[in-house]
Parts: sequence; C-alpha cells; structure tokens
Amino acid sequence: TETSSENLNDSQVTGEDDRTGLSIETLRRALADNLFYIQGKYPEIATLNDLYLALAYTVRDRLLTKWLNTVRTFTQPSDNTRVVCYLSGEFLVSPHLVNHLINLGIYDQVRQAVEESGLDFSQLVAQESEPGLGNGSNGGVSACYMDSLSTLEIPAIGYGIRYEFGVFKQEIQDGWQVEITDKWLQKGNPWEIVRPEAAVEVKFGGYTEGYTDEEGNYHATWVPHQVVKGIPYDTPISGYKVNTVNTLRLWKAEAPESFNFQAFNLGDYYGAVDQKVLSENITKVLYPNDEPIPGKQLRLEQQFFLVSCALQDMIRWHLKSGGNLENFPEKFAIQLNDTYPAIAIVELMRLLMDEHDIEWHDAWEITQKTFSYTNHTLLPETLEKWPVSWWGRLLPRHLEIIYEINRRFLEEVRNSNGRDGHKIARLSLIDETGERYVRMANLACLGSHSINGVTELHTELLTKDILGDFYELFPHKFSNKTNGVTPRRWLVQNNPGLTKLISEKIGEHWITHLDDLRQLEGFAHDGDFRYRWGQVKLDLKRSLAGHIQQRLGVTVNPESLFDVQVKPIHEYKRQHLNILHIVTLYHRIKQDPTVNIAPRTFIFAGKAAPGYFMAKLMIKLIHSVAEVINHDPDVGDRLKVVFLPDYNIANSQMLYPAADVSEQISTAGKEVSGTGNMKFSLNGALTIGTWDGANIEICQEVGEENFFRFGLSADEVYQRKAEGYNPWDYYYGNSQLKEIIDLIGSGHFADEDSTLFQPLIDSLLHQDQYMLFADYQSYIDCQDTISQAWCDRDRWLKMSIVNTARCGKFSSDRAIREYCDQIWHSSPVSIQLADYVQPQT
Ligand code: Z16
Repeated sequence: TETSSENLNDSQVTGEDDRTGLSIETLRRALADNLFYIQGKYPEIATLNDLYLALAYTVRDRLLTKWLNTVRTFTQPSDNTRVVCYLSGEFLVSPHLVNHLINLGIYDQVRQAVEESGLDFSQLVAQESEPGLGNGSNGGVSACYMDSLSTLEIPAIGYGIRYEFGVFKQEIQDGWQVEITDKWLQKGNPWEIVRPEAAVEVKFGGYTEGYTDEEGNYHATWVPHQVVKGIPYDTPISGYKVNTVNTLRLWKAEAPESFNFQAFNLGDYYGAVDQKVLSENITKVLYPNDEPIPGKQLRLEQQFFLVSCALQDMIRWHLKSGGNLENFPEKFAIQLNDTYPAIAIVELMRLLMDEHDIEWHDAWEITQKTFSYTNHTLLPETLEKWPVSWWGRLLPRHLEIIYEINRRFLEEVRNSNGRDGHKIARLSLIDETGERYVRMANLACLGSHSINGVTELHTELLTKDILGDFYELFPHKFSNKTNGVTPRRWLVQNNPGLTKLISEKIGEHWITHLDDLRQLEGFAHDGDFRYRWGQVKLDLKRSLAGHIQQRLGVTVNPESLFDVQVKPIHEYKRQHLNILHIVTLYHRIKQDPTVNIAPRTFIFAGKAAPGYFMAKLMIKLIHSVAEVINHDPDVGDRLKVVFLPDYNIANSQMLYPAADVSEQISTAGKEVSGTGNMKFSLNGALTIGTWDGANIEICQEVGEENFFRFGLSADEVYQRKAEGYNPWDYYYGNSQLKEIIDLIGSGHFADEDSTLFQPLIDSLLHQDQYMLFADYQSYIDCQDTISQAWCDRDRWLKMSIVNTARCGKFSSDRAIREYCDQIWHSSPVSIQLADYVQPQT
C-alpha cells in the first residue's frame, strides 16, 4: 500500500482555521483544542503546566508559517546569500513564550483570549522552564545575537548543544550555595522539533591509517573506536515584526542502533545498554565555568561533537542545494563564539581532505575564508587548552592535522620573522612548557580570517597582550565589535511600563533603531515626564519589594535607593568590595546611630562555580552580613541587604528594571565587557563602575556627569603590580579600611567565629590579587557622592533619563550590523509569505 501526503489535501481546513487565526474566539478555541488533543486533558484535570503547554502550542502554530517559509527561502538553491552560522557552546535564550508574542505583535489578543478563558495569564507564563544553556553573559550574548539576526532578516542558524541539564539551580542553605540539577526538559519542551531524519554520525577514538600516493600526497583514513549519533532539535527564533524566523539547532548525542550489534550477538545486553548510556553522556550537562581542566575530557568530547554535527549538517545542506566545496565560504560564514567550537577548524580540514578529497592547500584556504573568531576572555587561566594525550586517544586524526598546521605555520614564521625561539614557542599551537597541550585560542586565530574582541579596551589588551604575537603577524585580522543586548528582551519585554512611556513620546521606531532613544533627552527637562519616569521605576521597585518579601521574608523600603549587583560570583567581579562598602556604612551607624545615611537596599544575585571555594565563601559572607544588618535595631530600615537565590534570566528580568544603581566594579582589565551593565543603563539605572570593559563605552556615551567612576585604570593596575603591590600598606594606611577588615575578621558577622571568613581576609591581606584595597577608598568616596546625588530627586531622574536616552549604541542590532558588514558580508533577505508554505487545504 502506498501512503501519499496528498491524502492530507482531503481535509477541510481553511486558512483562518483554529491553528492560525488571531480572533479572540479562534485563539480560545485553539487553546481548548490543544489542551484536549495535544495534552490529552480536559479543563477540570489540567495542571498549570498542561495549560501552559496548550498556550505554547497555540503560539507556536502561529509561528510556523513564518518559520517554514524562512527555512525554505534559505535552502533554495537559487539564492546567493551568505548564511551566518553561529557556533557556540552556550545559548542563554529564554523564555520563549512572551518573546514570540511580542515579536509576532499578538501579545494583547493572546492575553485577552487566555483571560477570557478564565485563566491567569502571568501564572501560565511563569510555568515556562528556562533553558539554562549557558553560564553567564557569553551565552546571553549568543541569544541576543540570534534575536538581532532574525530581526535584521539575516539568514542565520545557531548551532549548539541540547544539554539535558542546563546550568545548575542554586539553593541557599544556611547562607551557603547548594547546587541542584536543572531538569528543564522534564515537563516537556513545546519549542523544539526533533529531526531524527537529519541525524549525523560523529566518530571518536581509534587510530589512523595512511598512504602516500605517487604525487607525494598523503591520504589518511580514520578508523574510529566509537560512533555516536547526533540528533538535531530545532527551536524557532523569531524576529521583531518581520517574517524571518531563524533556527537554533541544538544537538543531542545518542548511540547508533548498529552499535549494539556485537554486544547483542554475544548476549551482552547490559553491556550494550552501557554503551548507549556512555554515548548519551556527551550532551548530558553543561559544564560550569571556572572549573579546572582535569576531569573535563567530556568537555572536549562535547566540543568536538558539536562542531562535527554542525559542519556535516552545513556540508550536506550545501551539496544538496547544488553547491560545491570550493564555494563553501561564499555560502557560509561561521562564527566561533570563544574557543569552545574552535576544533571546527580542524574538523573542516579533515572533512574536506579525508572525506571530500580536497588537497591541503585548498582546504586550508577554504577553512580560513569560512571562519571568524570572537575572543571573550583576558584571564590567562581561562584560555582553553587540551592535553595532547587526550587528542591522541579521542581524536587521533585531528592531532595529526594540528601538527601539520603547526609545522607549516612555524616554518613560515621562521622564514619571514627570524628565529626568536621565545616568540615561536608562544605562537605554537602546542604548549610545551610542561605537559603538552593544544592551545585552542592559537588554533582559532590561525584558522580564521577575522579575530575580534568585544569592547574597545578588551580588543586593545588582546592585541597588546594575550594575542599580541598573532597581532604582530596579522594586524589586519583584528577588530573590535563591542557587545550589545537586544532591546526587545531587555527593555520591551522586561519593562513594559517604561516601554509604553517612551513610545508615547517618540513612537515605536526605537525598538529596532535604538539610537532613536536620543529623542528622549529633551524630555529630561519636562517635569511631568520626569515624574512619570520616576513613577514607573517606583512601581517596579514596589513589585520587586513584594517579591523579596514573599521569597525571603525581608521587608525592604521601595523608596530607598536600590543598589544592585547581579552577575556570576567571582573574585575579579569583587562582590566583596561591595560588602566592604556595606560594612563601612554599618560601621558608621554603629559608631554614631544618629548619622545621616541615605536609605539603601543592597541586592545581590549570582551563582558561584561549584568548585570555586572562595566564591562560595563570598556568598556566605553576603548572607552573614545581611543577617546582622537586617536585624540590628540601630540600623532600622536605613540599610537592607538581600541575596536573591537562583539568578537566572526570568528573575534578572525583574531586577534590571528596578535598579537605581548598577554595580560594575571589576578590577580594571579583567571584565572584558559585561552586558548586565548595558541592561541596567538601558533601564535607567546609574552606573558605579571601574574603567573596565563596556563601562568605559557606557560612560563615553552617557557622559562623565551621568556616570560614577572610581578606581584604578587597567594601566594603573598593571603598574602597581609591577611596582610590587602590597595590600598591607593600605591596611595600615587607612584606619577605616582596617576597622572594617578587622570587624569581619573578628567573627562579628559569624556568631563570633573568627575562622569562618579567614580564607577571604587572608587572601586580601596577603595577596589581594584583584586589588580591592587599592580601590577601597575611591569606591567609598564615590558611593558617598551617589548618596548625595540621590537626595536631589530631580537631578537623579534627569540623569536616569539621559542614561536610557544615550544607550542606543548597546543594541545587539548595532553589533550584528557591524559583524554583517565587516566580517560576515551577509545581507538581509526578506521572507515572502505570498506563496506560502502552509498546511495544504
Ligand atoms: C563568559 O560568560 C565570558 C567570558 C568567558 O571566557 C566565558 C564565559 Cl561563559 C563573558 C565575560 O566574562 C564578560 O565580560 C562578557 O561580557 C561576556 O563573556 C560576553 O562577551
């Protein structure tokens, strides 16, 4: 018997049917149908999650025509555009539902339909499990870039890993962080569509065989020990009020069926199942940051798995649509987000040479034309390198190719640059100072035609310092692309009140042309506008206060200054410097309970890497200080300190809009960019910041008079260290600092246990690697200036308005335009819905 899709044409479905219509009636009907037919539930027994899923499917159905038309347009052989392939180990997208409603322009009607069905819209929205597929702002930037690519109608695909467990959830017990597995897929994920038919095979281990032909060319065959299947899961990424809906393609590892054969024949059923479990381990879990390399062999496996899946996918697509591998770079621009996917350079070489018979020289040219690399770090300890012995075991053919790339490269360097042994050792892809490693950043630089940093300062330091040798060789490859964030998620979606106020004055064009916010500046002088601006902020602070009350049982005063530091917990980000300020204020009150202090609420949130003891101790310190301050009658409600557990996108969307002051206090030269700083400023918070990362550019945009700058510059930090920095000088030289340190050291915040915080205190006194003591006084003085400024409400509101008005630069749309023009050479393609791909009628 023959099945034919033509049978589908018999149905009586019409265009304005339950699946696509937008009238309230149709939306309500669709909700009810999806609950019944997809969830298999009727209202009386439906859980909140069932209802959320029914709603999600209702929205997804309204996305599919655009999505499939986008896919079809980009896969049509006739079109000549370059597809941007964004390779990243992290994509911190999420939550999808509200995002799509806004992008499709159907928020109001869907909300109304939900409410007229007797359901609580916000409650349903809150059901969405957040895909925590990232550690910090690196994954956040990938997500913003996907949003802008769609909004700007650039053909793009994001390739990543479908981690079964995303970044751990944080609970706090007795002030300590406890990690909980994030089972984000447990309740079903309505946003992904699995494509088993597009699976690819990824090889691991084994050995290589080779021969040299008559012309002296070497041909290699890789005989792997193991094969793993990569299954793609597609998630739609909609653009704002355009037809483009790009795809985020995330890969899951599975054992191939054939693999079980031998074990089955031997009757070893359990052995076969074990193998399956091992294969699937590859995409089980996202590694936290800041963990040491040993034990991370699985991370190397993940990296290879991702890039092999992605490249095979692109090549298959390219060949199927009539391309040949010589013109591969004309069709695809591959962006390497940090070194996580840098193995792609070697894998593409292998695929071209070993599987498609292209010679080295041509393969290398294709490779270099295809890739570009974004660096995101300046900390030498976070530059990835993988032991040569692991490569030998896992990726023997890749190791051969790396050696050959390196041999050719170093020979060229010796020929043209002389024989400076130190320089050659630094440039080498292999670190031979001890155990031998492959340096992933060096590989990424060599195999790409473009290398970029993510802020002006970062790019400058990159070219001077950690990639200086490469800069000397290839200055033309380097450029800066200052990071940006998407205004759709980080203003429109998380701050509807402010969005409405802004749009009332200047229209809605700013949502896709953020520079338009400049038009708001004039309104800073309008008293009525200032008042309303203040009221929006106050409302947001009230609702955050309500949340804090409910979640933590702490009462905070919405009229107090909300001073917020939310980001991963790390010594270089210096949450403990913030604590030193808090304790300083506390100390002032204790010395003179009548002292005049502008009331402040200090809000922290952030996760510490599970193995990073000092960061975990910082979390404990914040809680201990909070415990004492929040309960001291002398303090009253002048100071409150809260730590909001489990920092993630959903709760950060509540925090940025409610902040008055944004804490961006990293040691200068350490924070390559920061993106929270942009989100705060965009939402009208004023920054207290060091001269670091994107802070510098924010200050340049908003103006010195609207920015609170303190501390040493990156140059000064460098000089102090060179001169021999001694924290004891500051400790003995500043009696206030000494008193604060001694107070913490005495166990005052730890039930008189003077040992608890000793590791922190010792590290400050004996080393102070991140120079808290050097910046302490400047920080305190700057905070005092803030307190004064806060008292002049009108002036504060003016500064707040100006901050928002001048933040247009920090849109990810601007960043993506720069990448498109200068690196990817990709241009918009508008998606026509005229000749629909749609369900057949
Ligand atoms: C990450 O989020 C960043 C760097 C890195 O090496 C690894 C991860 Cl997961 C961050 C930077 O720390 C931050 O300054 C920057 O804003 C962000 O990458 C995006 O560029």
